Amino acid sequence: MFNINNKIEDDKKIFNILKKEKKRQENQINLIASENYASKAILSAQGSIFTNKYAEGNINNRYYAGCKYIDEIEHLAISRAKKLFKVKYVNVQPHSGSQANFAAYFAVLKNGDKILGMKLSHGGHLTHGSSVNFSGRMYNFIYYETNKNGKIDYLQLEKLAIKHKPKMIVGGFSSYSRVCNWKKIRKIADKINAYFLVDISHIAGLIISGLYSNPIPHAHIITSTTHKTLSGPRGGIIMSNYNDEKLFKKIDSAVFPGTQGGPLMHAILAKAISFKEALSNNFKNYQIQIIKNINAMIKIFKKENFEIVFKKTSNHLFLLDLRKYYTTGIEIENCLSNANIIVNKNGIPNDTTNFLITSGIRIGSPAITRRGFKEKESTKISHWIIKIIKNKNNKNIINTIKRKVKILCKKYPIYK
Ligand code: DSN
Repeated sequence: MFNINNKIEDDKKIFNILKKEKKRQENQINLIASENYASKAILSAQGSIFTNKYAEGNINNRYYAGCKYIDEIEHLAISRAKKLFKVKYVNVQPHSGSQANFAAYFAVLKNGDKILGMKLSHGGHLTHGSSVNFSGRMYNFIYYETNKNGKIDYLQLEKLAIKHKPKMIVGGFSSYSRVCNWKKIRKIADKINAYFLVDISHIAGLIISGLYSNPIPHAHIITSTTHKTLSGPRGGIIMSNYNDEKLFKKIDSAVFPGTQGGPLMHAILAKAISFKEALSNNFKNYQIQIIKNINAMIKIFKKENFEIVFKKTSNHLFLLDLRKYYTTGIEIENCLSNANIIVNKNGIPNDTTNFLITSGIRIGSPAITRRGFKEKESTKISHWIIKIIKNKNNKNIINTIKRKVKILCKKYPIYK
């Protein structure tokens, strides 16, 4: 009965849900800017026997015996990541982007220290100081914003830095669509002797492909997820190219034993595979197409006079302000979902609704590009979204688009 050879198919309830989720992913257009599809190699690595092993500690310095091959895998993951990001130091153990940020703050800050981060409604991230997150509870966050031109307000950032003298400035975002002047922010950080941490979770794939400004030469610490534009397994990493061995040691011990226990070795195995995938020439072509697709989409919304929150896009996403259409993010998220188009509601600068309602939606192109959509399909989807926003109460229109979405998805299976 307690059979080691049990297969997932033997648990009928679970297997049915898995089949339904597979069908959902195949039949729906995924425009969530932070999601992607991992390769079959990554999926099987995550389901591999490396899940069985405890390996607290670091290479050649573990708290458990039997880590010979674990060490080989972690070594490979680190050396591939170093090559990919061109950095001196990498820790591949963080379970997620949030865990990576948690450990990075923990490495160099004390409870109550001041941090200057981007306001969530202006494009930042939950772990960059939201009051409902550990970051906002453990640290004293001050926020910089974007200006009316849709760019980071560097003047405000500098004034806040000089006034509050935070111990760290956090760069990076989850919905900002413009370029960042990393050099400028580092200069400000240097003036007040603060650490500069950049969370590149969203843009890692674009950065390593040379398609977005690279913060690595300017930041003391870089954090990232591995599953967004990078299209690897769900997970996090911390890196640095700053010449400071002591900092590297502090980060290692902040990950373990500071904030985590055993590393997820099956995930580290999958990260190693994804770094190799990202080192291939095809990967750069994929990132180029992500940019082409998002530009094909934004062009249609601009033509139809939609409000683009940060005016334009220089990465893989943009935010739409829906207030002009007397609707909300949650309403349009639901209407689009009824047509098998998946987006997420998103707060926008000076939003007067709460984060469960919001006045915007976020649109991203990494997942549709991964399944093979090009400009033609991206344009088509944009027209469908606009039609739904303008006819949000018309069930016939939504159902007709749903049928078209399914036909399009069938032509581009995710997993053949
Ligand atoms: N949830 C991710 C995003 O959507 O941007 C970040 O954690």
